[in-house]
Amino acid sequence: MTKFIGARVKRIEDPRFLRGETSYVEGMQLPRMLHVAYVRSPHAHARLRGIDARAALALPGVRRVFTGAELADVLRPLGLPFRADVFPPAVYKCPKWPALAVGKARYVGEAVAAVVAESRYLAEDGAELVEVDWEPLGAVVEPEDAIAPGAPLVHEELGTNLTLDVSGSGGDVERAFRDAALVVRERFRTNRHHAVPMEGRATLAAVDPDGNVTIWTSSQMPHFVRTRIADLMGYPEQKIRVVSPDVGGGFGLKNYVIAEEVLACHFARVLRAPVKWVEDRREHLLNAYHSRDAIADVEMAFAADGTLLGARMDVLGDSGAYSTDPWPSTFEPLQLALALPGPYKLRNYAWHVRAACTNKAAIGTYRGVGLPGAAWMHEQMMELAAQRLRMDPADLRRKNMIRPDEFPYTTVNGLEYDSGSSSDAMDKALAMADYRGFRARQAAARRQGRYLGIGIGNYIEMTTFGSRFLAPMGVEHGAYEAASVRFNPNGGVELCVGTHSHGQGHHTTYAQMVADQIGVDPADVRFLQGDTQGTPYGWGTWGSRSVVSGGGAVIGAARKVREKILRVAAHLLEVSPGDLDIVDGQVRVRGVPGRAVSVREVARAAVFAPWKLPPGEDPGLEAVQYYDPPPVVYSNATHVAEVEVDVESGAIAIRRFVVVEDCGTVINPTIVAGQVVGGVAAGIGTALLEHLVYDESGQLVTTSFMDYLTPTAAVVPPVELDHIETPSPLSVIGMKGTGEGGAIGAPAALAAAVADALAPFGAKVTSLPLAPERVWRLAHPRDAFSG
Ligand code: MCN
Repeated sequence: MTKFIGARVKRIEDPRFLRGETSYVEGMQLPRMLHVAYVRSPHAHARLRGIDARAALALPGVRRVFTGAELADVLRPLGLPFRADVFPPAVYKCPKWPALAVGKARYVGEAVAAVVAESRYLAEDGAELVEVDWEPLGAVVEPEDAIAPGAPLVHEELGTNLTLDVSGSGGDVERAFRDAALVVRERFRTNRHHAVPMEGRATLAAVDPDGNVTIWTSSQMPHFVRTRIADLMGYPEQKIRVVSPDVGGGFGLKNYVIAEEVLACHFARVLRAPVKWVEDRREHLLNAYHSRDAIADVEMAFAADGTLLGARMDVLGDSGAYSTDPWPSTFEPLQLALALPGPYKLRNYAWHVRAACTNKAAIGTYRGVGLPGAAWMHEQMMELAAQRLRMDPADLRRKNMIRPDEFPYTTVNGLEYDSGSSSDAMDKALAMADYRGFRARQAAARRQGRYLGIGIGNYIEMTTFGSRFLAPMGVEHGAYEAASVRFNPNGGVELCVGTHSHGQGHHTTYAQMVADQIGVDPADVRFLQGDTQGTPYGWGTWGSRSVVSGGGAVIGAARKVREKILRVAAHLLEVSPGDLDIVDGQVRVRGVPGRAVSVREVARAAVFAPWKLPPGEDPGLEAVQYYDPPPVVYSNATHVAEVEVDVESGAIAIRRFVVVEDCGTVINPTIVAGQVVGGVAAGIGTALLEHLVYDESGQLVTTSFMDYLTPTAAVVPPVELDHIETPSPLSVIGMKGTGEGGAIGAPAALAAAVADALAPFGAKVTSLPLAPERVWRLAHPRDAFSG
């Protein structure tokens, strides 16, 4: 039964990518196609006194200039709020986001007008000619300034810049701190950065003579985009088809409906011609949703023997100017606080989360959402506590960890960890990294004036996010999944899913699941995703949900088909279904060699020659499975980084990087390894390089890859990887998600390693990224330039 699950099946989807035979939106051409370029605000906060498009319209080839004022009554604004009554905060406000700015612009890069022309060049030239009469207003750039009395309001109609204020607690926190022998207090700031997929956002819309709209868009969740476009345009959903073709990476950035998608559909309808928009990189850095950016005050109380007694966390998130749709921009700080307990037995915890609107780009989700920050913070606090208690940091962690026999475990803030192996993973990772031998190597290096450090990053990864987790959080929409498995008369199998793979390898892993159920080869499974016309309604791919949610639906549908194959084969062979096995495309009578019928013959009978079926059996060989997954399935891992820090240049070299991860039943170890390594690369970007920097007037100063640095092969070391498999009791065959984990653990391990290397200078890492200047300051605490 499990010939393929767990096997290193080669990725079926890769050959055509390697040959460059792809279908990205950017490469699509339609007859009479027009192009959009957006006029974007150069001001962080400015009133729009008027827009003069005459010069642009006079340019031959420019077809139309659209402004926010004329669209305000036609397109509903973006922003899908939480249901605040379910999760009662003291304050919760969700700003409305018009597709094009109306009245004023609230961040640099906000679209204020759209120029549609016969070529991209003409559209860009037209956009340059649009004259906007601006009245600059005072901008709020820092979240603390935004909530100070008298701050300029980003949205006057809200009456405040404070958009979320919510708190909660569990246990007896006051007592925990009263009883503590040691209290560690730190202020952390997560760096604003974002996904920067290789393909930016892109969208192409066309309308047929009957008014049916087709939109090809670079999206992680096509069905949802279709539903929201229908809502926002006030247009019948059945007349909209969304196709998400090849997507060159999403990493959480593309699990939204965006204004440019709705606008492309609207422009195509008005102009009765296909309309395309492809984001350029500067536009992407300015305007595609940013991530992280929160200030967190964390306190942890410890007993003299190192027992973690309690914690407090006070978070102020910078949400940027608007709230993204459907995941509100306030998700990031909420999840930061939710995840602080991590793999540790924290019984007393009080948290307070606020979010503020500022004149910066909106905050969205990026690989890990809140979890990379939470892991960095709990691990850095463990390091600091260990130093002060003169304990080994690994021993302190082990003392406080939830042991494998203590699962299932309910955290102080109500998360129900289904299973896990944190302490085993840490022990294994430390052994692989030669943690015991490291101190001698470190001491020897220090004698030569070299600074080595080792850091541990433990974390729990929340994966799946089913509707039964989201609904109590106030999220109105469900997150189930659906799949159909269908045979054609010649025995070919077609698999249609509601998720969307954009690098994760779903064709391969889902085909492995199908193959094990119905005895075909994975390479023979035709895979269809990303087209609302041909796939069942699903919620796309984000939150490391596909293996549990999509996989649950795929296995469910394949099992139903399997049962029918067995029933039909039993009839054809005149035996009982219980006597049959499906092996290598044959349905065989167990214990009777040679007595078999091929799966192809069964399909032929069911789909083509139904008179061969048993009495009462319907024709066809197809099943659909809708599957509501468990609320959350928890993976865990330990990352160990060994670094060398050059204290004069501030440069960091990663000497070794070890990961031991547990994502339950592994479907394909090669694909999981790819996910982990890719995630680690992303986490290295978070820890060392990536930073979207605004100046005090709200200008983004990192608007090209010269200023916004991402990790390259020169920075990312080989990752030494091992697995533990603790099956989840909640998912269909014990699998847990893994797509974000690499990005969660790496910043924690690297920050701890750099702090360890620079321990002689009393360094602690409470701000990221660890750019050379920051590292230099950590190594020169008393230098006049250290500030
Ligand atoms: N898998 C497996 N066995 C497991 C767990 C997972 O074989 N026990 C396989 C799955 O079958 C799937 C892959 O690993 O092929 C990732 O599965 P999963 O953890 O369910 O994550 P998703 O497929 O839902 O992908 C989403 C996740 C997220 S949230 C981000 S962000 C991210 C990531 O995936 N974005 C990515 N990895 C990415 N990889 C690429 N190349 N591009 C992105 O945009």
